[in-house]
Amino acid sequence: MSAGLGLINSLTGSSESISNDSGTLEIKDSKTNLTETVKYESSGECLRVIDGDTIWVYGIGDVRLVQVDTPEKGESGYDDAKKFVEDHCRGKTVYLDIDDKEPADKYGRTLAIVYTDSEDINRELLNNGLAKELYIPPSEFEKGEI
Ligand SMILES: [Ca+2]
Ligand SMILES: [Ca+2]
Repeated sequence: MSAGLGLINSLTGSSESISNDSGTLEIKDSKTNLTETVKYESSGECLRVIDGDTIWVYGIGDVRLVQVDTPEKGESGYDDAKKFVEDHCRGKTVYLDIDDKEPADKYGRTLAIVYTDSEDINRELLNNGLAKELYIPPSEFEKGEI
């Protein structure tokens, strides 16, 4: 898989393509019912959900949702978290606010807040009790900000 994925990344992973694809969204928080305008820097179709905190986005590759941690395979809650992300993201366009201070982790996964056209998936994983908070500095996003 890495050869093809690397090719896609090298074709589309430049900062130019990211800045050409930015915009804003109206996001509603299911817990507070507040609507917020957020900006994103990149977008693409989510074709695969690896688990509750990692998805695969066409043109971008693996994306690790920042500040959340969902259970690993075999752990309680794994299926629920993965299903939530599948139901909300798979086959849809997702919009990324990439962590400007730490754009990728050591595995090469893009670190980002993932939005659908109406939801902050990182935030909704927490709202629904499907993930716990995980803050790893350095990060563009303040602790507890997402
Ligand atoms: Ca995890
Ligand atoms: Ca950003």
